[in-house]
Amino acid sequence: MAGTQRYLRYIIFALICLILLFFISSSSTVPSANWPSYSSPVDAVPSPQPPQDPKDASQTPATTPNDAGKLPPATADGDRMNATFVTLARNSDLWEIAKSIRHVEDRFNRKFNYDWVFLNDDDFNDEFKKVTTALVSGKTKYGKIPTNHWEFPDFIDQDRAAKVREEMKEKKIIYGDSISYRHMCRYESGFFFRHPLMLDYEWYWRVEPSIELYCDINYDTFKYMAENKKKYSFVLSLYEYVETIPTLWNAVKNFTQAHPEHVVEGNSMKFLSDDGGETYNHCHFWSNFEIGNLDWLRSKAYIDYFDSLDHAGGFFYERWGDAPVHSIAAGLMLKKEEIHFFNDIAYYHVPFTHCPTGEEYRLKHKCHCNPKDNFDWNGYSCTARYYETNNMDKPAGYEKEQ
Ligand SMILES: Nc1nc2c(ncn2[C@@H]2O[C@H](COP(=O)(O)OP(=O)(O)OP(=O)(O)O)[C@@H](O)[C@H]2O)c(=O)[nH]1
Ligand SMILES: *[C@@H]1O[C@H](CO)[C@@H](O)[C@H](O)[C@H]1NC(C)=O
Ligand SMILES: *[C@@H]1O[C@H](CO)[C@@H](O)[C@H](O)[C@H]1NC(C)=O
Ligand SMILES: [Mg+2]
Repeated sequence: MAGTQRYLRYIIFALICLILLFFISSSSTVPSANWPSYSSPVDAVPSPQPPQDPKDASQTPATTPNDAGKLPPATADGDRMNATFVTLARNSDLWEIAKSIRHVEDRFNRKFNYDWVFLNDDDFNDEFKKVTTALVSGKTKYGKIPTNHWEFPDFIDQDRAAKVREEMKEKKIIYGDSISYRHMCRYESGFFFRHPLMLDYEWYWRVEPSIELYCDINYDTFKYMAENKKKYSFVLSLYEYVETIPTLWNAVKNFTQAHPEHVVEGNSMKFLSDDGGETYNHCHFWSNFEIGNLDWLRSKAYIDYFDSLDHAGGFFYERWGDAPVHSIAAGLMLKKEEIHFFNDIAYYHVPFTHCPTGEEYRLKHKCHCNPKDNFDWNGYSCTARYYETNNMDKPAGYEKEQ
């Protein structure tokens, strides 16, 4: 009996050894067994296993050697700017903002490690904080919005506002019946840059849930803004939905009449108006992406502008978005050279894509957007108008993308 057991144990041990041996040998032989199927017919003689010197161009390589553009270092040298990412979000936005963070980190921030400020009208929960802190390479900060920045101001007539929401709902205007969307637009227009957590910074990059970045960004975009005297920037521009802003331009005209000192010479009026300022053409920079200067938003000029629009009531009696509000401010109160188009930041926010024009750039920066999706030269984009306003030549090859 004891002998049979020892015999059985011996057989099991031998079997395990055989299985182990099989795995070790197959894991190293499988790839080399497949190797010949990748080689071109010209390269009949199998090349030695460690691939030949990539500089030896006389031989057709079996695979495309990836010796162009090594991966950038994990951390870029040099000083950091006084800058942060900023996101307004609800706890329920966690998994969509997680995707955005991953894109921003992979394409940019893992090299720079900038901070990230999260703002919410409610308290962020532990899960939101835990997950986002794990994803961001810089410091993360979580702020609750003071209630007086997220409520109806006392000068707003509640009944009138409620009636408008009812009407907009019937007209099926997107977010037309939403109160929270209006608070969000007003907050992004006039308050986020004044949140105590934001006072510590001079520059911001706004990120929304579910966005994507498609190319590597290997330089410090904040430093670029500072060194080139830029105050505001965009990647996508388009026409605003007229029904959300019927009296916005009148309110702007009231403001510029009351405060002509805030309107700058050499501004981008040509981008905003086709008749020298009489009417608004509805062009705006899409503000779900922004890299900008917080001190400009905190300036007397911008605050006077926001207060004037706020008292006109259109955030509640209409549905003014922060995109036209920011864009008109940048268009009238900044010199046109102070607004930058980041052609090199490939970006998606449903439903539009900015994919840089020019194949050479896209390949060099490992872009993964389909150039056919680029919105820039579409008839509904205002980006061609931006180029014309600034007397800039459009990027080579843009005609082919129209
Ligand atoms: N804390 C908080 N954040 C909000 C609220 N509504 C919207 N946001 C955030 O404000 C930003 C803009 O809201 P979105 O819902 O993306 O609005 P949108 O970009 O016009 O529309 P979408 O096409 O739905 O993306 C996002 O960062 C949202 O997470 C809210 O009620 N509370
Ligand atoms: C960053 O900018 C803010 C706002 O301009 C300023 O108050 C703060 O002192 C700056 N911090 C540093 C370290 O320069
Ligand atoms: C602009 O000012 C005029 C005169 O004060 C006022 O009647 C009008 O309602 C204002 N328009 C807006 C949109 O605020
Ligand atoms: Mg959004």
